[in-house]
Amino acid sequence: MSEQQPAATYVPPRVWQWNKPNGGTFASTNRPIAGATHEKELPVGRHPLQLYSLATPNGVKVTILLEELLARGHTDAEYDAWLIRIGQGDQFGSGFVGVNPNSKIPALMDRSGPEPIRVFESGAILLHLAEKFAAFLPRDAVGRAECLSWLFWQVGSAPYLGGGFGHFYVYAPTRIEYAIDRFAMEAKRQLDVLDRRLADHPYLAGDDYTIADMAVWPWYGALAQGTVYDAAEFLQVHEYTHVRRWADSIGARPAVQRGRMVNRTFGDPAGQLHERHDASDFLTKTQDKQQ
Ligand SMILES: N[C@@H](CCC(=O)N[C@@H](CS)C(=O)NCC(=O)O)C(=O)O
Repeated sequence: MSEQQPAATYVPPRVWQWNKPNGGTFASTNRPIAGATHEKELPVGRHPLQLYSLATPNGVKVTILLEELLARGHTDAEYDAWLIRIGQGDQFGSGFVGVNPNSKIPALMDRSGPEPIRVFESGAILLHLAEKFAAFLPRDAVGRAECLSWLFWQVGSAPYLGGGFGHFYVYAPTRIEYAIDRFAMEAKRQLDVLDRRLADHPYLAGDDYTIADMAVWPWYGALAQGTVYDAAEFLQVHEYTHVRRWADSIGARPAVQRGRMVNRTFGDPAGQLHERHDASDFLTKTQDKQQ
């Protein structure tokens, strides 16, 4: 056992109370209760698919898939993407809670059938759309199982990266060595899991690009490319050469570049398309860039 003594002196009370701000980046919206805080209907546009989201890694997974479907000629994948500003509490409006009782982006209303279908959780949305359009999900049993395994791996693993490593390395009000050590170790282990898989296969499910890649890329692709948490040096991400090769090839896809822009409210203004209601919305942004 380690000789190291814990530095913290905090002794938890018998009963936890929600009675003080915790100083963290998301303190103003974090709550220990679910449900709506205010009445607000969601807007509905003219397309069969209505997405309510923001361009965080979880949101971008879905806009990448929608843009890939459209690029492949699935015209029924046309969508309206409405902006949900989670920093301002839009996820607690009654309309949004009706689509996602968990109050997190992304959330989808599929209005293409006789009854609207709500879908929440990014993994469920990817699977719903991939099945609906019979695309980006292998049909053979082996390929399908591999694809779903990596998809569910992402949904289960990313909270250790975002809520664990990212939170304690970037967002927490104090730098806690124990927490950063614990989650840096896990983030590196996860990168190594991906690196070993991608050493022998072009994509996570095998030879084909699937929803598993679209789910994993916005998190671990960004980490390997050094574009999140400013942690490239700290985690020595250049060591994961196969993840880097895979991340670069996916990042170069035009549909991925469009998907990244949708509902983006941060970074280079030329890369931000706050709402997307038509394919021509991207052209306006390209013209902005050229001027
Ligand atoms: N497991 C969920 C996670 C979604 C999630 O954590 N969304 C974040 C943004 S990346 C959010 O909406 N946070 C708002 C909040 O926690 O209040 C999914 O994959 O859809």
